[in-house]
Amino acid sequence: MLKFELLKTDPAEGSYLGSHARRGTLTLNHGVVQTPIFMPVGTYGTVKGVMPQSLHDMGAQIILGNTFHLWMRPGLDVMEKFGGLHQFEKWDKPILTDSGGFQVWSLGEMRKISEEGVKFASPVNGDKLFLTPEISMQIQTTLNSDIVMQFDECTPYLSVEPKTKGLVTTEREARSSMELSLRWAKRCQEEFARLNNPNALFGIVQGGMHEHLRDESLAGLEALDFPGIAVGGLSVGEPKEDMMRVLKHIGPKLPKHKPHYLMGVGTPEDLIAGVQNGIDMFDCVMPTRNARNGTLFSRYGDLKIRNARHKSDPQPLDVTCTCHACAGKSGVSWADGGRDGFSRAYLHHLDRCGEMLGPMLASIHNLHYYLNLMQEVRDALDAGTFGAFVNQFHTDRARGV
Ligand code: PRF
Ligand code: ZN
Repeated sequence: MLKFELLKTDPAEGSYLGSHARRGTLTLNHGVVQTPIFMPVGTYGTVKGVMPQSLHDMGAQIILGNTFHLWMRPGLDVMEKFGGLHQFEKWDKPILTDSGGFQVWSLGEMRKISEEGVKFASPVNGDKLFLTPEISMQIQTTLNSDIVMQFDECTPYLSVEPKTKGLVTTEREARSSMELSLRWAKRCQEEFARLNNPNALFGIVQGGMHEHLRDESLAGLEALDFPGIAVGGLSVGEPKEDMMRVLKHIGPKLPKHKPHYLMGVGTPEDLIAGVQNGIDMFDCVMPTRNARNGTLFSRYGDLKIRNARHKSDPQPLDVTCTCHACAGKSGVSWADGGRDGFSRAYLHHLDRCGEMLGPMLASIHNLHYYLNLMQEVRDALDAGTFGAFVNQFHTDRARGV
């Protein structure tokens, strides 16, 4: 089940400002999601280092899981025993699972793609495995995720063909990859229906860096009438201007009354650009991965906690942030007079000592930053002030911490 209600479009839509931003609600089997939304990534059935209760407290509405990883470990027998991923990981709100296509693709040399599916060696024990559109649908049905992604081939930016390896993927390669993903989309849809899966299946637009291939991919998916559409194959190593060119081309063409999901993107600036181009849903490992490397996001720019300048700084990471790291037990930000948050000096110390609490607090902060950014986007869209919000966002981010 999926119901998408478009509440509002940016008043500037269609004007010279060119914003295609939308405000909506997405109703799924495990609850309602306010869009635009950022979805924290929980690949192995855990958002690394963050308890479900913390995710709930910071306003997460939907999280990701991964077909490929959960199929490897703990495996489907365990998932079946628990009646799906929700009960296993104790998250009772919506879950979206990626299909495994992108993750198998990331194995690089270790895989072999054919019409039927992808053969690869298990990274866990070396066993020979075969993942197909049908098997991906069967796994995601067992996981009982609210949103199921089609099994696709993410067209690489740099070619993997032996003769042209390392060069930018040619149009011919991008076409055959995109057409394969379309044929797999149809097989996914048939298997999803055969399994009587009660959730919602999304198609994925591919086509590499070629606008006309993106159009063909979208037309093929629209003919299949998926309840939601994702844009894949971006943020795969291409120059930022190529990503923006494709996003600006395809975002505004996505079917108006369906949710639009930009897969695996990106920086705070990318999310704002996505919203401006009609994207409703985002996921990215960046907030959690960067947190573990000591890179923190803030309203006034990014900060490296390892830097010696933070050694004795009593300020929190972000004086305007109300996350548990910045505002502590009272939840009052430093800017509003709260002094319960953890200092930059303390976080710097935890990092230097390799203490677990360091990445835990950093992950909470970065996820809170992303979730709050989307909350501010929704508030601005509701208030009809999105254009002004975007200007302020860029001014603040450029200010520096
Ligand atoms: N396909 C799938 N998952 C993805 C991608 C894709 O193209 C991307 C690309 N940024 C991230 N995750 N199935
Ligand atoms: Zn914070």
